[in-house]
Amino acid sequence: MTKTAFITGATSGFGRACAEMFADKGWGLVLSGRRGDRLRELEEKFTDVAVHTVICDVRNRREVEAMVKNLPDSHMAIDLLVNNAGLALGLKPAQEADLDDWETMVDTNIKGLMYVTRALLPGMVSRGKGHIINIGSVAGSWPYPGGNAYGATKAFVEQFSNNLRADLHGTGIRVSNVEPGLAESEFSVVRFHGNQERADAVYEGTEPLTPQDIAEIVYWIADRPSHVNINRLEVMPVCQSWSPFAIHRQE
Ligand code: NDP
Ligand code: 8X3
Repeated sequence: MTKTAFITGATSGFGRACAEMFADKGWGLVLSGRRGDRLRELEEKFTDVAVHTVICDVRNRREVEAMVKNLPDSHMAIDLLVNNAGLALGLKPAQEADLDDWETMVDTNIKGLMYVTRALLPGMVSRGKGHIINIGSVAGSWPYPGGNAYGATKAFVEQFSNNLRADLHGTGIRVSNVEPGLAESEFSVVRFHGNQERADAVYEGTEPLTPQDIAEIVYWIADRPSHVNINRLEVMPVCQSWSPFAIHRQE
């Protein structure tokens, strides 16, 4: 039987690559994001599978509830939710950061992810099957200068994933958290408010992860036998690892 994946943030980067991967494997798709033109492009691209697209800002609870309530019969039984929509804004130290940026990250990465999860879970539980794959980040486990609120939102995603598993014990629903490191997408252009030059500098001289790398991992996790739950999977490009602790020395 055809399975259906619901992917948030399908208009770019990881979400779009996941849409391509799951379409390639014959899954039905629900694809959402704010950019309608890109969703229309995806509808036209995936002609061999059943695709339903919805313009939805995950920060808007009513919009999220309506998106799930109004799913067509063909796409009502969601087998997999990829909670991918998210962003980083800014890289300034906490004492200089823009509070609006912090709020947007909390509203999107935390509250948006909660709204979509809460709206889709009852259906999964009543059907006795389903899988939620959250997209966290290495920033949720490892601090770095300027990571402040972004990293904290991804730490939420990690612990929320663990706690979902605890609540869903015995239901058969799987929950996984994928935690990527440096990956090239529109992520840095968004982080630097459209400054392409600054975004390009992030990846200069590196071989970062690609959205396709992440889509393959997400698909692999979803494709494990139904008794196997990958709890968390952290992945970095080979060019990325850790630094020593920073020690401030007096002059
Ligand atoms: P992109 O900027 O390429 O894609 C982000 C996606 O999220 C877009 O489709 C965007 O769609 C969607 N989105 C953002 N805000 C909203 C919103 N309010 N409502 C609905 N959709 C929204 O970045 P990535 O693909 O790299 O990022 C995807 C996820 O991966 C994010 O959660 C990010 O934090 C995480 N991540 C990224 C890493 C990286 O280095 N690239 C590493 C680790 C994690 P639209 O603008 O159309 O709404
Ligand atoms: C994205 C990876 O290191 O830029 O979550 O925070 S990082």
